[in-house]
Amino acid sequence: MTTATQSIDAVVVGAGFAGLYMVHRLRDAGFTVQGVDAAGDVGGTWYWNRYPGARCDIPSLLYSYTWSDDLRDSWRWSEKYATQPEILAYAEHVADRYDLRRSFLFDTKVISAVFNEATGRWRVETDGGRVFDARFCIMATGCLSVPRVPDIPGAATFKGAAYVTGQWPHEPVDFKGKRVAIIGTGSSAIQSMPLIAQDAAQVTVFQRTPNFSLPALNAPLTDEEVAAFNEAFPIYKQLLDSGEPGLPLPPKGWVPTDAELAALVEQLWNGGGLISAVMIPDLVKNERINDAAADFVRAKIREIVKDPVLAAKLSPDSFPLATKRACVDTDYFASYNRDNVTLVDLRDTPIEAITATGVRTSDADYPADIIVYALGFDAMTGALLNIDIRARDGLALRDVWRDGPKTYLGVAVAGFPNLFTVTGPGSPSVLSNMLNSIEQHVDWIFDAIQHVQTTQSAVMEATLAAQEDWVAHVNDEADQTLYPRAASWYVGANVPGKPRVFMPYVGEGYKKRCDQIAADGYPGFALSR
Ligand code: NA7
Repeated sequence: MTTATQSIDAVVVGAGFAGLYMVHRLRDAGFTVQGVDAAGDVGGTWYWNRYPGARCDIPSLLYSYTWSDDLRDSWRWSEKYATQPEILAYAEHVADRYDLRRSFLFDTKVISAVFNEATGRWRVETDGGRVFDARFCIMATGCLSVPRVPDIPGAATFKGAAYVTGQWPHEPVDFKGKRVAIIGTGSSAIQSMPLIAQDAAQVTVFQRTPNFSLPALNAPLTDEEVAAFNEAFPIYKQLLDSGEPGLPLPPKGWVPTDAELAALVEQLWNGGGLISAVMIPDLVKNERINDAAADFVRAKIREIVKDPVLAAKLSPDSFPLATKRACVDTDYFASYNRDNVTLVDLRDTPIEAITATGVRTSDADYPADIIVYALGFDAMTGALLNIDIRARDGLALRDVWRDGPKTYLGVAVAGFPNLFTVTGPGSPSVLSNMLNSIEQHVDWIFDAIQHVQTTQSAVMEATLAAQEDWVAHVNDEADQTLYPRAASWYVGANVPGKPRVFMPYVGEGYKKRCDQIAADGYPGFALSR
């Protein structure tokens, strides 16, 4: 049933960490704001990804908002890398603390956002028939929020239970005594397989491309570690605010010799975590360095996996280290030493179909009671393009992005006035600590909205020229790296038919540039009455 159109200042799509903070900032400043999310509650990607072993691969203390001392004081992470339930509880804690739920419509999808040239406002419609007439439209839709569902022939015929990691049920799945097929070897499979293998009778992993993974060496967080972080927090915050990464990175310009590199990589491996990839200077720029680091990881795989043939199959050799998101695991490779874990290398024997009873490859049938699809996401653009976004002259975002996403700074799109994308394509997003990038974008968008208000402008819009320059710069930066060599979701290669464009921004000084643009009165944006 269609209800009356509600006139408000802003619609925020998404109740993940981006949407929560955006709603908070706008509401706190007196704007009328409506948040909308398809999920039943807050949490974004952490609401949906409830598969066993799901956890962040950035240390919890850093995977936290920095905008509220109160939040930091009222929250205690229990582990170095927090589990999904704990991260979800953190999002819920934020929502409770700032009473954010009352500004959200849950279980509701935004289906269209159409700009009205005459009024300079957005008409935002939901699948529940609600219509909002909003001045600003902020897409806090997340980078990994549209999971890829199985498109393998016969998937619908399977008689057992099938689960998609990114749409995991709320109740625990009982794997005890079951034969489980896991399809995919990205982070979701790498995190879940070792835990599933502890319960299941048999696990068969179907691997299309072997992946790099580094040990998390997860551990409980001690009071001393928390205290040390809190003590150093003002410096960390200062670094972030001034546009520095906020991580103890190697000195700029340092090109390690082979011996220095070997020592560094060993030290990082023993320290654990994804930070290892970030910590190696020029890892994604310098082939010698990348080869050496990749060789090191491959040697570790050979050390861990007892069967040398299996170790070879598990060793990534088709793309440079970290040009696909390097994973962080607990006992992933070691789990292949278990009697109940088998690898099927799809490069030798591709999947032909899912049958009523399991998975059929070119040479065998693998019976399964449960299939876990860990197939990844339509990353970075999927959620935006799922909404019918139309602006000037009926211009549709789906058409404008037909050959790949084009944005200015990853935050705005020419032709789409007063529409902002939090951590959109063309910004560092997935290559950064998402929580930091979210905060940076939300603060920047908030200031831009304030600027529209104080200059008594009706709309703010990226110019086509600024966007073209930015897109060229984003591509140029990517082309100076090894990233384009991998058929990764960074370039849309995991979704059939998706244009191959490197989507995240890999250059340096991104926040400084954004801040300078704001300080200079938003060059590259047109403001109109
Ligand atoms: P990823 O990293 O995109 O991994 C998806 C995996 O699924 C990957 O190994 C794919 O192989 C595989 N895949 C996809 N489609 C198929 C089909 N049809 N058959 C066999 N295998 C397939 O997604 P994740 O969810 O694991 O991780 C996403 C991010 O979440 C991660 O990077 C972290 O940032 C958190 P491929 O490599 O394409 O050959």
